[in-house]
Amino acid sequence: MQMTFRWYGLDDPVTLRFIKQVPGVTGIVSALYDVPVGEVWLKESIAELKGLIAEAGLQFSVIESIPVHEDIKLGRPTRDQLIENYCQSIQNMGALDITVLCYNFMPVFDWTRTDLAFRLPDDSTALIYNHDLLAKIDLSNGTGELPGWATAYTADELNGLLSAYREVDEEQLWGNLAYFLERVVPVATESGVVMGIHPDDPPWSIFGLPRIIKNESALQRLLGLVDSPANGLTFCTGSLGADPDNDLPGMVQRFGSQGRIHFAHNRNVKVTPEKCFQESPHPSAFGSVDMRAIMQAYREVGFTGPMRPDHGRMIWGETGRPGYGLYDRALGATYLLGLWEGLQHPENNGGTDG
Ligand SMILES: [Mn+2]
Repeated sequence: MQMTFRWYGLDDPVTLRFIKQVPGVTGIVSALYDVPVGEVWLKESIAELKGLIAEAGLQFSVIESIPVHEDIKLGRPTRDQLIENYCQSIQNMGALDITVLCYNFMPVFDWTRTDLAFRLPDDSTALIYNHDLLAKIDLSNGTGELPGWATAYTADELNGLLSAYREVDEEQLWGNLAYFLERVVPVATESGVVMGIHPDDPPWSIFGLPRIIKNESALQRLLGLVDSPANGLTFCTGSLGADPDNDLPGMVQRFGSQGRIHFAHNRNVKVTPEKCFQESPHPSAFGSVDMRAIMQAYREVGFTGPMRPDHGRMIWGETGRPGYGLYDRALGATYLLGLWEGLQHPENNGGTDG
C-alpha cells in the first residue's frame, strides 16, 4: 500500500512541502484544474505537474479525476469525439507512468453536502448532509444555494441539464457508462493505466437525477461491463458508508481479492437518521465505519495500490478548502498507517510495504 494525499495544485494552501512532512506519505493525488471538461489533457501539462511533485520528493501516483463530460453521460451524439479526447488523455498520462485514474459517472453534481462547515461540540467544523434539507434547495435560479456549487452552473445551463436527464433513467445511464468503458478501457490497458470509478456520493438519487454506483451489486455490475483488470474501483468508504446496508469490509475482501480495487479512499462518516450523515474523524470510534476491519481486509487481500485519507474536519483554526485542510487529513494518514502497521501479519517480519 502506498499512502497518498490529495493536492489541488499551486493554489492549494496545503503545500507539497507540508505534505512531504506528513510521516509515511509518499504519493500525490492531483489533477489539471484549468482544462475545460472534454478537452484533451496535454502531455506537456501533465509532465509539468509531475515535475513539480517530483521536485518536492513525492510521486504523482493518481490522477483524480479526469471529468467525464455530461454529453457522454447523456449519450449525446457528440460523445464519440469526447471519448476520443478522453482516450488521448489516458494515453498521455500512461506515457508519463502515471498509472491510476480515478473518475466518476455522477450526473451534474458529484459530491453534495448541505453544510460545509457544520460546527461540532469541540469547535471543529465538518461537512454534513441532510437529505430533507437538500430536497428543499431551490435550483430554479442555478446552483447558488447549493453549498460548494454556487458558481458551477448558471440557471440556464442547469435547467438544460436537468431537463436532459429527465429522459435518461438508470438503465440508460448504465448503457451510457458501458458505451464509454467499452471504448476507454482497452486504451487504458494498452497505456498501462488502471481506472477506478468513484462511487456516487451520497449513494442515492438527488434532485431526481439518476445515480447508479451505490452498492455492492452495482460495483459488481460495473466490473462486468468490461471484464478487464483495468476496469476497476476507487473504493470510497465515506461515500459507500453513508448507506448502512453496505458491508464495507466484505466488499474490500471480495473486490480486492479480484484485484479490482485500484485506489482506496478512507473516510469515516457518522450516519445519523436515515439519509443524513456527518463527516467524522478517521478512527472507527468516531463514526459508523469500522476502519480497522476495512484495513484488515486490505491486508488480507494483499492490497498494493495507493490509499488516501479522504475529507477531514477543519481543526486547530485552519482555514481553507472544505474537507481538504492539512491537519485532520494528516492525522487520518497517521492513523491509517498505524492500523496498517499493527495489522501486519507476524510472518511479514515488520516490513512496511506489501
Ligand atoms: Mn472519496
